[in-house]
Amino acid sequence: MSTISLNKQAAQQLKIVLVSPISRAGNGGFILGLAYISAMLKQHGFSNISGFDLMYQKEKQFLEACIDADLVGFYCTTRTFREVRRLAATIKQKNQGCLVIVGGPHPTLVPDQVIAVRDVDVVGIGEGEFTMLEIAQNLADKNRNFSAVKGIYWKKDKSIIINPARELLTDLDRLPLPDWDLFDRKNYHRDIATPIASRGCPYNCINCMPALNKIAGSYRRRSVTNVVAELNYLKKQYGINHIFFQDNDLSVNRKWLIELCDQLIKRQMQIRWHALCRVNTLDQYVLHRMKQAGCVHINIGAESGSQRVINLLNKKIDLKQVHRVIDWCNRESIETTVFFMIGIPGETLEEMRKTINFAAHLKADDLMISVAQPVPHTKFEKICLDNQWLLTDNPDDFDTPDETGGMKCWIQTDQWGPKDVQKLKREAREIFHAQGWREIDNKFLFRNFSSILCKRDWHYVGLMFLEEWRKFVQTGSVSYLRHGLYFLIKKLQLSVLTGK
Ligand code: B12
Ligand code: SF4
Repeated sequence: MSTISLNKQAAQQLKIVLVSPISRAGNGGFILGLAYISAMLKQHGFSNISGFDLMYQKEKQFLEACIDADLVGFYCTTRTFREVRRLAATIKQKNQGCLVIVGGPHPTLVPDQVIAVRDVDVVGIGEGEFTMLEIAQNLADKNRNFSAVKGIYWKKDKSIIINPARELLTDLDRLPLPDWDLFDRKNYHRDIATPIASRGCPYNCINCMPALNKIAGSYRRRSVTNVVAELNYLKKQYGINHIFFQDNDLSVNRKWLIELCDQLIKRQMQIRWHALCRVNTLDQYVLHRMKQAGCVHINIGAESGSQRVINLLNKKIDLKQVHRVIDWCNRESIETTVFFMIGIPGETLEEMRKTINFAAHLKADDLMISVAQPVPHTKFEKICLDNQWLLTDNPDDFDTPDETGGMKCWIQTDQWGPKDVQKLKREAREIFHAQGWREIDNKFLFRNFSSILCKRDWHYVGLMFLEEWRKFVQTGSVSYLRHGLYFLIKKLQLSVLTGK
């Protein structure tokens, strides 16, 4: 555990910039990891911290902030790695002395690749709160020797040093609450906050593991009291009454979830909330308690309409459970979004059609079909590599959007390839739209959620449209404009149909 920097004034003056680069084929959302890091730094006296989420904020402003920064910390996913390299180079051109550190999912999985980048000085592996604190303390003490900082790769006189790994945090309750002011709040839905109650996941799906174990660590969760305290804070401080939990699965532990519901009911918190859950861990009683506690919407991953493919993914669910949970949710008036993937290695084209057909007949409120892409260091990626099914070995390619702005297929098996998968995705869109589904693209999860919460509110639809317009102007991608218009039209349809 760290000690407070000896030089308090130097800590206050150290200029720190935290940034998440833009992803062309990814979603936007509050970057919690950086917010946790910022909170830890602030708790220890580092007050000159600014945050930039380049999905929404201008790159020019970010680069200006970096001109006299002492430390720039990047959040980096596989998709944003290309942007990290470009931005790090630009920063170093203007401010050679600034220390550039890159952390988050991608560097945690492939630290060698990231430290090899000329303009990256340090790579942070795994949880970054204490790593960043110790790096900042070193800088405040004018010490650029990081040999005592665990969990990093760093450069010393042109050689790369690998420090011992950092232990996982055992008690998440001891962390300060994330810094909800790190990013400009007006870029996110003002009424919605996205906290996380746990880290990691105890399951072992092949599209996700063992990579997620490296990124998020073994499964740990905060106490109910600690989570409720954060919800209270969000309510009091920002007037937030809508919560979208970011946990991989909020329903892992039934007892914990019931306790959370009990607390929310007992304290009359009156928040509306949304969570990702697994169908095998939900039952009628839990859903009833969830509804009483303010749950309005759950996301569930069915992934495929073929039980064989679900087993292939090692999902540990069955299709009957999907139907059953949707049915219970409908009875409780909890809305549901169901996630599917097509283009899974080992899947047949027939099975992809089965998925579309299965999805189209569900009694859910929303569907999301995405094209499967390999995350580095997963069993999914290994299958693709062993069979030479991957059309690229360049991680940057995964950030290339398809025609809908969603993820593109990069897998070519003996039976199918990108063209077949894209064609099926198009067919799925047509089928779903014809049946009146709201949206099927992964880009719009957040917007869907708020449109569901605020279904009858023109104000929100207008804001959503403006958000899409801004992204269209920022990126030049017509898909944003198309989706913005789509929301307006859907809202108009809904108003005509319901008279509201
Ligand atoms: C919530 C979430 C989202 C949200 C919000 C995104 C966000 N950036 O926070 C939404 C829904 C928008 C999203 C979208 C996507 N996501 Co996502 N998401 C998650 C999830 C479930 C939780 C993230 C989280 O908040 N964790 C809690 C915080 C505290 O942890 P953290 O973010 O990892 O940060 C810690 C460390 O990484 C580290 N750290 C982070 N930044 C930095 C910086 C420095 C300098 C240092 C030293 C350390 C450091 O310290 C932090 C504190 O301990 C993770 C899975 C997971 N980790 O459990 C996937 C995950 C990050 N997502 C993933 C993916 C693939 C996506 C999408 C591509 C999916 C899609 N279909 O489009 C998009 C693209 C996003 C993008 N812009 O690139 C992958 C990333 C894999 C990879 N190799 O890059 C993950 C790991 C899931 C998985 N199973 O593979 N996601
Ligand atoms: S896909 Fe979801 S349930 Fe499966 S291991 Fe990953 S986070 Fe856990």
